Amino acid sequence: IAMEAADAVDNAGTVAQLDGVEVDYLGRKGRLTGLLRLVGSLPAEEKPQFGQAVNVRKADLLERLGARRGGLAAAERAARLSADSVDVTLPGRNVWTGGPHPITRQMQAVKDALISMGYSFDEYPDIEHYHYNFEMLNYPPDHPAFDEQMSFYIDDSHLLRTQTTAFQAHVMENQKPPIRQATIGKCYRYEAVDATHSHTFHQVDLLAVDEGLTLADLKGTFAQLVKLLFGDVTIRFRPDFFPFVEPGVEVAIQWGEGWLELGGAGMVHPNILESMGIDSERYTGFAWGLGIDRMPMAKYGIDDIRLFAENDVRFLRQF
Ligand code: FA5
Repeated sequence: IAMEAADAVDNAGTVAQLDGVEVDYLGRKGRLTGLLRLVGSLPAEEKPQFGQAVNVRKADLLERLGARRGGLAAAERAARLSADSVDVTLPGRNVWTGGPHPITRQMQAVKDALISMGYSFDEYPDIEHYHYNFEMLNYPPDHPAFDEQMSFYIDDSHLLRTQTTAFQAHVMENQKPPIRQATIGKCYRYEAVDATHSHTFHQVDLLAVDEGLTLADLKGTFAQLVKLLFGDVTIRFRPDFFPFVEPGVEVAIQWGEGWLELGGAGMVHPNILESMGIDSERYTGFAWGLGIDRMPMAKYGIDDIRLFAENDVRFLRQF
């Protein structure tokens, strides 16, 4: 039995098999254990010799089991470790972490440029009283822009601002000249959406009020912004009408074969300065409101403004 047990130990290929061998020979019903039980039925003079012989073999077997178990366990651990190991020389997998939206980037670039030119930025409400969006901007009471068709009204007197120019009266309520203030953010208009018009878009508005400001200052300031944003491009001013400026201009830059209209500008209407308690004989001002969305459209050749709001990562990932 002891020799069979020794063979079984040597032939066990895994720790689990070895455990099986141990149970077979040394377990409660094991074969060596069974021999020890026989001791009780032997004649008294044979008992010590027989018992001792079985115990020696049992000790041998335990030692053999222990040695074999150590070897097998070490081999199994080594196999497991090499199977689980990480090959640090394999190339990694790229994780795309996202990034700022192209409109956000454009707004930041505009902001950085104007701050470098001495303008301060503040945020103003998206929901405006119509006084600020229209009335205080010198719109006559029957102006078509008041029309609900162009604006999203929240209640009788509040609407989503249609232009960041709504910030002007807020600024002049709180600051006296000299003023160099700007704001940037969302505007909303109830109009037909197409490739270049959205119901929600972005504008940057600027207001400067000081002694001796002229249209030349407006032009120089605009030229500097354009230079910082687009490099050396030709700018174009054409007469235009806005109730809050006199004279008013439409501003554009040369882009490829054509012109990119950026927005409107002009000298702040004296009526507005006076209504804000600013002496229009002493002070003059200039202002502009430029669309943001069409800037990245021109730069990257994006042909549909709606792509900005669709959140298709295949589009956004390119920026
Ligand atoms: C204005 O909003 C005037 N407040 C600009 C202004 C400010 C003039 C200060 C004088 C003094 P206008 O409606 O043209 O002007 O809009 C200005 C620019 O905003 C447009 O040139 C265009 O770039 C952008 N814009 C206007 N409507 C949309 C729209 N639906 N979708 C995308 N961009 C728009």
